Amino acid sequence: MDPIYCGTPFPPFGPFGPGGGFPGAGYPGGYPGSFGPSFPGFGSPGGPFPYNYGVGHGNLPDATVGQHGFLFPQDTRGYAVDLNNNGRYDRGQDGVLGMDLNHDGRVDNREIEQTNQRMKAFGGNYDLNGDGKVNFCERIQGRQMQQEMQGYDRNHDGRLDTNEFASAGGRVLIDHNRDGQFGRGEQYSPYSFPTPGFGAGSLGSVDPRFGTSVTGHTAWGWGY
Ligand SMILES: [Ca+2]
Ligand SMILES: [Ca+2]
Ligand SMILES: [Ca+2]
Ligand SMILES: [Ca+2]
Repeated sequence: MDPIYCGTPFPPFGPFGPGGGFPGAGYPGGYPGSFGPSFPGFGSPGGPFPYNYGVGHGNLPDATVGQHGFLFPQDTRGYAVDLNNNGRYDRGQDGVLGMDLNHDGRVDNREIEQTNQRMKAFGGNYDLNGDGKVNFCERIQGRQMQQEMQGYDRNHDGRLDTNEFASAGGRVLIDHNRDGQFGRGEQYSPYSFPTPGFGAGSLGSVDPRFGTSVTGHTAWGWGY
């Protein structure tokens, strides 16, 4: 797979493996299973917070979010956020994190994969190609990516909040037409993107170590 093989295979790193490691514990906002038509707290008064409530979601590293390449199509592996809380990636429902690394104003498939790798490395998982092993190359590259991401984590809490993710060129991608590609109309600011069933959300924070994200939701209504 890698053009250059360098170094002996390394055992899988840490608690993370393919499929991620959502611990599923202690989430305010009722992860999982509180999602539904009778979502508690929907429409409750805002109080002192800018959003009505925050909801925890599992992160889905290495999610197959589409395909790329013409002659030899390959899966596009992205770092998804399970916005509808069913434990798997759903096109058109869940968000995919993407950083515009070359600053051309849009996130392409390569950047989706590079963001996936960076988010994993940020959380200490250097298995960049998701094969369950961390080789020497991945350790070197993973450390570099981790340091790059730590540079965006300005308050050094190990998470990226909305401002930090935005300053990294971060966008939230929603595959509305479910074609496995992310066009311009499917790329949103992390401050406001459509969420399944209840209007718009903002990415409160992404924690790659514990594999969770919190989104703040506004009760804008049921349409986008
Ligand atoms: Ca899902
Ligand atoms: Ca770009
Ligand atoms: Ca932070
Ligand atoms: Ca699409």
